[in-house]
Amino acid sequence: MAQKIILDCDPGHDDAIAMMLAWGNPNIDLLAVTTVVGNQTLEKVSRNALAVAEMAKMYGVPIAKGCDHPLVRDVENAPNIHGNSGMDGPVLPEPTMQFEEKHAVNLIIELIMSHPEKTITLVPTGGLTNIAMAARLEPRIIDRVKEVVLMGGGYHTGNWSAVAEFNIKIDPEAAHIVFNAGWKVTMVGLDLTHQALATPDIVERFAALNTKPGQFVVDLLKFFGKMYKQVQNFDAPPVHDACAVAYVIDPTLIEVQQVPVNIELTGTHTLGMTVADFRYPPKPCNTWVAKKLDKARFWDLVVDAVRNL
Ligand SMILES: [Ca+2]
Repeated sequence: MAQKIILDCDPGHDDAIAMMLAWGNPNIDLLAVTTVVGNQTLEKVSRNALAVAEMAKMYGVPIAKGCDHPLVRDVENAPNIHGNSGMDGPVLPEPTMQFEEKHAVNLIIELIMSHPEKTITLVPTGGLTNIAMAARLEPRIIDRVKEVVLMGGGYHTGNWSAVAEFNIKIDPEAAHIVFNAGWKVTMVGLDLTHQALATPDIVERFAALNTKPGQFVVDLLKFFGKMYKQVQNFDAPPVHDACAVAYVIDPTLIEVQQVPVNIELTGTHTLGMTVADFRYPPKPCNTWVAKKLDKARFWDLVVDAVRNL
């Protein structure tokens, strides 16, 4: 049976690929796409979400705008990685779809409350502001959600500071709420997503599809790759967000470990760090971290999904 998900994102090059994977894979039932400030302003990432939806012919999927500001901190975007539009590179199609009138937080709550318990997986691939707000506004969703599979954090490395990853760092208070809510959280962090590098042979597979969505992915990856080389000296760009969707589609793609994770909220050098406690003996917790990716099967999944669009 297809897994019902709500994709909460900030497109974003890798968010765009996550959207296309979710829509193109038959094992996902995409209930909604919700947007949140992050890679760029809420207005920009929301417009990008509509453009990707248009490219992927995601007709009928509600797309709702969420929070335009983190819970406590000032807005922090990533133009150095995603460009001025938040999704520089490809020519974006003119959207024909409209945004839902509802706020994303209300849509998330309504969907979870109106579906049977433990059937919806939340897949956040941006800052956790919307998800934290939803948990506070309607705490009953915490027991009703099947699980939260999020892209963010990392247990060995950071990218927005030495130890913090962007999605967590831009709204650490929201991350604290989400990681401590009590629902099952699987953290697909940088340790995992840096294994999902779109090397030239992978880019060539998308090009070889010879379709508009295939070329769209190529254009995304070319710009993303250029920025990752400039800013982080990566030889190929990591498609972080698609990894979280892939895990929901097929959990055997990713090796995970149950381990307590806490969010650093006060550190001078460590704000937004996801502190994972691997010490023996294992402590009871609701958090899991992603460790190892089956790269070959992951890319097959993504290429197949884009082919299906
Ligand atoms: Ca993202």
